[in-house]
Amino acid sequence: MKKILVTGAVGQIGSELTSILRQKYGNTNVIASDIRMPADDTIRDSGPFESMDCLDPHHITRVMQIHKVDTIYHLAAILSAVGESKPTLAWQVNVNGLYNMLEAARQYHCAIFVPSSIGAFGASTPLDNTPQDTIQRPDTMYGVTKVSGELLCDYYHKRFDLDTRGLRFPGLISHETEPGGGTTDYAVEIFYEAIRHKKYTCYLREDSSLDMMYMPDAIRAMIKLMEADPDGLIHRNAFNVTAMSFTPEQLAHEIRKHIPEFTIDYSVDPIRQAIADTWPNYMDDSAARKEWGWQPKYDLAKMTKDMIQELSQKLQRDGMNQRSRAGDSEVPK
Ligand code: NAD
Ligand code: AKB
Repeated sequence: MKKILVTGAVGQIGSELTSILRQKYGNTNVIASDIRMPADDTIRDSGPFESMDCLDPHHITRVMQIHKVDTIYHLAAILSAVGESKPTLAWQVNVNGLYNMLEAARQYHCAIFVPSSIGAFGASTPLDNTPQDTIQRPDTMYGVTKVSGELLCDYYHKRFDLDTRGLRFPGLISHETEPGGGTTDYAVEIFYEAIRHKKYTCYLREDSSLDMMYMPDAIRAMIKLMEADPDGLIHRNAFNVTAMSFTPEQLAHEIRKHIPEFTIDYSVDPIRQAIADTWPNYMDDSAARKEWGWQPKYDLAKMTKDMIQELSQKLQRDGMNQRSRAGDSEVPK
């Protein structure tokens, strides 16, 4: 049985990946870790949790030894918008933190999954049908760290024969955990606002087309790649994967099919708009399809329907829990 360490397990991807991995491999075999504590107890109650900073090599070593880790999903990172306001932190976490995890994987002979992003491309990359192997000159600190990460993973595989694997994710849409400060976050926020207030003010222009994916596809892709026969892999790290491409206006139109009163307006944030303008509209993911059988299940219509259904239920549950907590704390007369 595998012993899996997930870093960044409290984040948008890590929180969902941890619970799916625990269902698949057993609760005690999946060690969740993050620099911050989870807001609710689910991750800590359902299996081991380590409060671990990926910038602390000694702590990483202790965790690797105590739990006898053989596989790592390294998700601890700083995302694009936060990275532009804190570039030094983005470099430290995304590059030095990754280096520490690769070193730990090398010492303890682990397989390691490391995600890259559409952010690894830049203005000089073809934005339509972005090739798997193409020019990568990103304009953001996030992008610089993502290209560095791709190269580091390639290096560790070639130099030390480490089993490194990775995907270039588009913007991810999900309803469990809110996103951590990226450029594509609008595509999640819009659903919260549509359900709660039936209106949304978008920080990207109405015609900003971006590559996107629904979280269940992203989780399936990670696990499928990690389970793929290594002999079939030519690329290994940084596979383009994609599922859908849309603009804020097209997403709003799709949401109106379920919430007809929904309205959208725009107040453009120049920093996030400048980032979005250099990111792919949609990537060519034929290498992933060919080398390990990648196939998305959710398009725009299917994702929107599921998001509205799942998020409405979650917001209703959260509201009920809040009301019952407020009731519990009332002093009996
Ligand atoms: P997130 O911001 O939601 O979660 C990242 C987690 O890392 C947070 O919980 C944070 O507390 C933790 N973290 C930060 N610094 C740390 C440190 N020093 N030590 C340990 N933990 C630390 O991010 P996410 O969306 O879950 O992204 C995970 C990975 O996937 C990142 O590498 C990101 O670049 C990549 N990715 C995400 C998306 C997306 O749309 N969510 C798209 C493309 C790529
Ligand atoms: C971000 O917007 O920073 C992330 C990403 C696409 O990498 N969601």
